[in-house]
Amino acid sequence: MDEKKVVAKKKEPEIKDFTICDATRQMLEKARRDGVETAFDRAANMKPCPIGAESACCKNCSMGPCRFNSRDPYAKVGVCGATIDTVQARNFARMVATGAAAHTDHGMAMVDLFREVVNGHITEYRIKDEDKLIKVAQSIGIETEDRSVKEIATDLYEELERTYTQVEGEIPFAKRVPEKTLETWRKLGIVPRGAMREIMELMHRTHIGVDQHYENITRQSNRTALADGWGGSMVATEISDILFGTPTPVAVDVNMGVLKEDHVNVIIHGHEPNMFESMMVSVNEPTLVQAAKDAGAEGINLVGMCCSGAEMMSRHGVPHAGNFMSTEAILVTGAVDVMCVDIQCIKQGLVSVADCYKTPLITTNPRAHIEGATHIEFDDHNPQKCTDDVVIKAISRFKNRTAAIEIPNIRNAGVHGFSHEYINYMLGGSFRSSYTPLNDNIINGRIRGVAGVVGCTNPRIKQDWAHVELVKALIKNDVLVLQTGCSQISLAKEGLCTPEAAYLAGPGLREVCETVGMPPVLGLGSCVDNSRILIAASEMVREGGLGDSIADLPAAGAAPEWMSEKAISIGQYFVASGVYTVFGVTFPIVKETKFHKLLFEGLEEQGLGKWGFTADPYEMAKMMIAHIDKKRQALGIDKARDRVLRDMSDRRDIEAA
Ligand code: SF4
Ligand code: MSK
Repeated sequence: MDEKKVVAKKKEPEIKDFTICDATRQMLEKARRDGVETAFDRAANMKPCPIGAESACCKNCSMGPCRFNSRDPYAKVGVCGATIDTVQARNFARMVATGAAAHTDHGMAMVDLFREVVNGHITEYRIKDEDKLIKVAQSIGIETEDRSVKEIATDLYEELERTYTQVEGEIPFAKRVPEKTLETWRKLGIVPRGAMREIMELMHRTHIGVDQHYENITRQSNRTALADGWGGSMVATEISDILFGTPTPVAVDVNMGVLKEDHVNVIIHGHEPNMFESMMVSVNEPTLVQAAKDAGAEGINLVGMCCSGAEMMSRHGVPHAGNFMSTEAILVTGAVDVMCVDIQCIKQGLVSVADCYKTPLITTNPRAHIEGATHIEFDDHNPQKCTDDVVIKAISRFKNRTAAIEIPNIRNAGVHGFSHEYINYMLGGSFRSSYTPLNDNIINGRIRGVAGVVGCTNPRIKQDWAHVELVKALIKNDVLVLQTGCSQISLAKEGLCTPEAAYLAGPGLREVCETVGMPPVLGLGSCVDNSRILIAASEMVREGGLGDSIADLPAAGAAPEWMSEKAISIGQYFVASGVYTVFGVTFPIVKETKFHKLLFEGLEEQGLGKWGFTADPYEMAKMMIAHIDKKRQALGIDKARDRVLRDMSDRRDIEAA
C-alpha cells in the first residue's frame, strides 16, 4: 500500500436529507451543480459545539471563559464560584433579552411611525382601520365616545409608548390579561413595567457578580418575556393593523413557483411592514411598470419571504415564495431580480449566493447592514425613494440577466389571514360574533383543544418535516392548530391551509371545519403576530366555561424547528402566560440541573405554564395532547358529551363552574 496517508473522502451529505420541500430540494441540487454553498451545507460541515449547545459555559468575564461538564454539571464551579444553575439561567436570560429586544425595537419603530402619521409629519401612510383603532383604544380604557380619530389616536400612541419607556407601573396591555393570570403575575412580581426597563434590568442582572440565584434570574426572564408578548410584539401587531389594515382570509399561492420568468421579480424578506407597504406602491408605480416593460418584462412581480412575506400575504394576498431555510435556495433560480431585506433572520450567507447569480441584495434598515450588500436606507418620511430605487435596480438586473433560469413549477394554494378578530366573526357570524361557538365545541369535545405551532426552520433538522408531521398528528386528534411565521409556510406548502384539508382532521374537528368552511390550520401572520394567539387565548378565557386563567385552557404551544433567540423569548412569554410550550431540535440547557427542573416543572407549580422538549414530532404531539387531556379533565369536560342546545341559564352555570 502506498506510504502516503490515505485520506478518506468525506461523504457529501444527501440533499434529500435537508428538506421535504420539493422546490427547495430542486434548487439545492442546482446549487450543488453550480458550485454554490448554502446554510444546509455549512450545517452539515459544522458540528455544533456540544458545550455551547447546552449553554454549559460562561464568558461573562475575563476570569473565564469557564466550562462545565454536562455529564457531571455540579462537579465544578466557575472561577468566580458561579454554579451551573447560575450560568445557565444567565445564558438563557440573555437569549430572552435579545429576542425580546428584537420584537420590542420593531414594535417601537411602529409606534414612532404611528405618532408621525397621527401628527401629520408623514403623509405616505394613514390610518386604514379606524374600527380597530377604536377597539384597541377601548381595550385599554381610552374614551372614544364623541371623539375624533385624531384625538383617539393621539391618546393611543401616548399610552402605548408607555409599553417601552415606562419605569414604574404596569404596561397598558396588562389590562387585556385574564384576571386570574394577572393576579398570578402580580403575586410573583412579574407584571412588566416597560420593555426598556425590563431588558436593561435583565442584562444588568446577568453581569458577573449581580444576580446569582437561578430562580430570581428566571423571575426577571419571565417579566422581560411578558414585556415582549403582551408589550412590544402586541403593540407592533395592533399598530400595524391600524395603519395597514387588519387581515381577513385571503386565498394566496405559496412556494417558489410564484416567481415569473417573464417578469421583474422583487423579493421582500424581513419583518417591517412599513417597508413592504411602500414596496407595494413602488411596484405599481406607472413609470416603473413602464420601465419594466421597456426592459422587455411583462410586468413587476412582488413576492414575499419569511415573516415579511407572511404579513404581506395575510394582509394583502401577496404570494409567498418560502420560509427562512429557502431564502438562499430561491436565489439559485436565477430569476430573482432583487432581494430587498430589512431586519431579523437575514442570513449573511445570502451575499455570496446573490453574488453568484448577479442578484442585487439590498439592505434598507439603519440597524442592519451586511458587508457585501448594497445599502439603500429606508426613511419613513420619504419611503418611496428607497423602494423606487430598489425596483429600478431590479429592472436593470432583469435587462441584463445572465444567469440560467430554473423556477420550480410548484405553487400551493391556501387561505391565510386569520386575525383573532376574524376568528371571532367566523365562528359567531356577524350578528353573534364571539368565541362562544369555539368554546362550546371544545366543551362538547368536537375540538379537543387548541395548539399554537409556530417558529422557524433550521438546517439541523429536515426543513418543514417536524412542522408538518406534528400538525398532521394534532389535527388528526381533533386539535385546532393556530400558526404564525415560517411554520405557517411549511404547512401551506403541504396544502394544509385549505378548507379541503379538513379531511385529514379527526371527525370532530372535521365537522366544525366543514360547517364553517375553514381550514383545520389557521395562519395568523408573522412571528410578531404570536400576540394574536395570546389575545385569542384571553378571549377564550373571558368567554367562559374553560377556566379562569390561560393556564386552565386545554391548549399547548410548540416550535418544532426553532432557531432564533426571538423564539426563546416567545416560548418564555407563552410559558409565563400559562401555556405548556414544547420545543424541538435542541434545548439549550443541561438536563440534570435545578434550572432545568424549574423550567420544566417549577414554573407550572407557580401557576404559570412549563417548558417541554423533544426532537421527535410524533412524541411532541403525544406530549401536547396529553397536556390538553389533563386540562380537559381538570375542567370536567373529559367525558364525551352529546350535543345540547344551551339556553342562557345553562351558559351561566358553565361560567360559574
Ligand atoms: Fe467564569 Fe464567573 Fe467569569 Fe462566568 S462570570 S466567565 S463563570 S468567572
Ligand atoms: S422569520 S424568527 S425564522 S419564524 Fe419571523 Fe421565521 Fe423564526 Fe425568523
